[in-house]
Amino acid sequence: MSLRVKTYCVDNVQEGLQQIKKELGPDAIILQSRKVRKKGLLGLFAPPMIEITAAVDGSDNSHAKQKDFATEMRWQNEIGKLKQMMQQMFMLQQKQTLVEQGPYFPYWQQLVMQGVEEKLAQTILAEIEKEFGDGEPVKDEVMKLLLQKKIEQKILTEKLPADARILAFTGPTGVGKTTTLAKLAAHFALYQKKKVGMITIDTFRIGAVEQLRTYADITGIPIEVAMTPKDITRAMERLADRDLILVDTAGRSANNSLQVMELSSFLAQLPRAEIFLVLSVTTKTSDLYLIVDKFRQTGYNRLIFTKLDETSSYGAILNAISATGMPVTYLTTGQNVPDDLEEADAVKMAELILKG
Ligand SMILES: Nc1nc2c(ncn2[C@@H]2O[C@H](COP(=O)(O)OP(=O)(O)O)[C@@H](O)[C@H]2O)c(=O)[nH]1
Ligand SMILES: [Mg+2]
Repeated sequence: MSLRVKTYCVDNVQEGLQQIKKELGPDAIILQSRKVRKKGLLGLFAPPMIEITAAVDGSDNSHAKQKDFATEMRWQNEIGKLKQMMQQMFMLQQKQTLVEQGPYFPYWQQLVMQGVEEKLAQTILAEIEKEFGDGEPVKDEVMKLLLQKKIEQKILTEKLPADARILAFTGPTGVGKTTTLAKLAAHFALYQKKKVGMITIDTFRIGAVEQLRTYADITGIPIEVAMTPKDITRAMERLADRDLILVDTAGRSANNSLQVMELSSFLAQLPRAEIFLVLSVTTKTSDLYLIVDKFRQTGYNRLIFTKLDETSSYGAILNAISATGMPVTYLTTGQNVPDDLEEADAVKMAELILKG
């Protein structure tokens, strides 16, 4: 009796079993199956293949031609069982690799050290494992590349639409709203030669106007102050000739729900505004989650991250994007007006998050 052994490399188990059945006949048995990668660099980015080794008693090969219904049924049954087993193995393996001391643990630790929230770090690695893992530890250089790509994917960025006319800045006190607004005002007025106007919403009469007024005096950019929501409409009329209107907001403790509600009633008066939530990367993750929730009612549709120069852990960026689903438009990197401002770039931000 001679044994015929053959190895098949296929995309999925079903395809493999069909081939085996066709070539070796219904009596073939599976000796081994495992996930493998395609050869070459491109293989890294392709889904893993399945290698199945099957054998049949070669002396009795004529069976292959007999289409016996009972055997057919038995095969169908086996296929079903095998598929189920492989699925279970895959799921188990995915869980196991992520627990402590698994091959992905150092990367999970690295992300968490960079301020990426634990669950989010786990999701990122689970996705990489699902897409590229084959049960064996991925080489460090390859893993770094995969992490970079995965994080780039998760960092939403979006430039301002060309026809954006009204930009409003909300966020907690002290994050850098007024400074960022001043940087952008200079940027648009000087570099893009736009006619810029400013409105400052001073709901709480805390003199937040002064900072911006001083700046307006130096640059000659007109400024309007709104003490009530109605003032907004009047200010808009006065700034009717402006190409771009930047709206500053202030509060005593901007985390206060009532104040955010009042602020929202001001912002609601603005026609078609781009509303930025300004966040500092130095903010604690737990506070960050509270802030993005509290400010939700302002209707913000974009994010700005400030104070990138003050930390070397940038996970907060990823946390906030994933919590809000909103894209980042600008980053600020210092106190200098107007220079310390950049357009958000996903590649660069992913690098920052990974390297610190
Ligand atoms: N290091 C650093 N400081 C910043 C940045 N942006 C703003 N600031 C400083 O943060 C402080 C608060 O800024 P301000 O614009 O008044 O914050 P607001 O209360 O949100 O309007 C000021 O001292 C700013 O100079 C930045 O990107 N990096
Ligand atoms: Mg301010």
